Amino acid sequence: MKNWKSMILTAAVFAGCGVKAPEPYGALPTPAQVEWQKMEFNMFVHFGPNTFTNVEWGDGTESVDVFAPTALDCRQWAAIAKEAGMKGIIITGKHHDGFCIWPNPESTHTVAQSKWRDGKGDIFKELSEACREYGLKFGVYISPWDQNDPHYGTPEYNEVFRRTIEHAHTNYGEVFEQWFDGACGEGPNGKQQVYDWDLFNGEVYRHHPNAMIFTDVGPGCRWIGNESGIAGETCWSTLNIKGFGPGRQAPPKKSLNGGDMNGEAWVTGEADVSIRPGWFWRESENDDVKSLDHLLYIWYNSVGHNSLLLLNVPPDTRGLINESDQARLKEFRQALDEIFSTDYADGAAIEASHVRGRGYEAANLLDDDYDSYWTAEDDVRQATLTLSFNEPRTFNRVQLQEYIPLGQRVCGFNIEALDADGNWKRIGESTTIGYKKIVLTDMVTTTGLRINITDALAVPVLNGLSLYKDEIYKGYVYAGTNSDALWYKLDVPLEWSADEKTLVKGFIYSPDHEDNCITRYRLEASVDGQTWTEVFANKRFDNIVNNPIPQEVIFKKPIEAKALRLIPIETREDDGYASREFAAVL
Ligand code: FUL
Repeated sequence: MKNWKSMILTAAVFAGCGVKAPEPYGALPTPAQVEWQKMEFNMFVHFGPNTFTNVEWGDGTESVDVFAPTALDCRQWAAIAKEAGMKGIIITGKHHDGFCIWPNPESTHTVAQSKWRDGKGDIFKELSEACREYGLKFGVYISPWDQNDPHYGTPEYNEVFRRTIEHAHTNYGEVFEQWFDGACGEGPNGKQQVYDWDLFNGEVYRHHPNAMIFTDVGPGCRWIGNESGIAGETCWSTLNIKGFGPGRQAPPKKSLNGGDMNGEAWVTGEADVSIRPGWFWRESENDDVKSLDHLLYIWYNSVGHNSLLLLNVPPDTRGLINESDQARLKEFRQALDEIFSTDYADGAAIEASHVRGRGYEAANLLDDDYDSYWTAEDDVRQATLTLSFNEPRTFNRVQLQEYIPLGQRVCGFNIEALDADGNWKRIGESTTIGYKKIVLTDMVTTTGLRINITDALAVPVLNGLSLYKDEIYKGYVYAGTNSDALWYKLDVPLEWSADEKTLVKGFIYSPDHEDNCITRYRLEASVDGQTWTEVFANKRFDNIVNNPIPQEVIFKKPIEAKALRLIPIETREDDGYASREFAAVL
């Protein structure tokens, strides 16, 4: 009844003067932000001296000549990205060691000073051209933290960094995304820098007004709060940014991961993760490329949680994407194609409990036009969309899309399917939708499905509803590196010992994925288990806080030892407990 009444009413309005579109709600994306989110899947490329030195963070003292790819081919990277269905590539032009893989005239620590290609190499040039050839967008990561630049830690450095941005943004065509790492450590003179973010962002916009600027608070897009590629189940593109900034001023992890309902600014999450444990290639990780199941888990938790997936695929010392990563990407693409190529909602009959009027019918949810959407009268906050099929259909993924140019609105919904007895049975539920939400359900075979929107900030506006069948994903479970037995108080050193003296190449410390870990340590070795000599006085585990993967530290030369002990100097949290998984590499 209600349905008919509202249809008659809205039809009358339409007949008189046309049905007005709903007003936009809350913080809104720019057209460039909408186009960016539609990219969904991009490639991150970490490449630099670290590729050759087996570390995650170089310290700026490495020789420029360590960077010496033997068979560099950026067209290979672009071809692989294209085949994987990615839409753009973001390359680390300068990481925390300060080394620039393009001839940045602001620095003396670049490819121009190296012997590689007689100092004429320029990876920005080669990659931007390859991207253009393959129809991909080109983006750059430039780290403000610089452990080589002598100006770092002085106000002058901000100007040096501004000009660095200028060089990167003037010579290589369009730059679709500028990735700013918030890390702010010490420079060569031991000082930290106070970054002038307005200056940096202004410089990007001066050259590329539509570029997406990535930091912890945007203004283009935000860090998702982890380096595992996982966005919150509840994930708002809106974020409270007042009083926050990049790096140490970042909003709380919970806000980065899930956004803020009614947040002040539109800053969609970008989920960055490496296809390997580390960000840079190293030979020892060739067998540790993430499994297909792990990648699908990441897809559902990033793209399927209203975020963009930025997947790092680091080239090896040849300057090529390694065969193992290439093979896995191929498998991943095939799986995505298989899962998402057939939409089981196609051809279904669809009805909505509320329709705003002509032009806003529920059928708009099933067409291919991004800009046609279903919506209801302004005061509606709860509504039901009902799909019916002539023949039973089988699926286990329900994908919904909000029409984000008008803002993000839905806070809660559930999904029901008709069972064999004709009863509606709940098969799934979730909170936010945003640009895209994929709900994983059990496999159901049914003739009817309904989506009940239970709560929204303003009248719901949805432009997509699809149903898919995934018979590939098994359900990825994080394997913790830790057991309770290895989770001890840190008041005693972590020890490894052998029956007799042996040659030790290094050690591995494995943090727990979720919990506290050691970030700085002192390492001692003993030949008899009685007397100890210092190997490292005070050393950091690079990037262990954001990416808690096993830390393999290989000594410059193997040492003779019967025992090793690791003495914590600093931990991520101050609770006195941390993972104690520690072993020698022989
Ligand atoms: C972090 C860096 O410290 C890592 O090395 C890596 O580049 C990652 C993407 O961002 O903050």
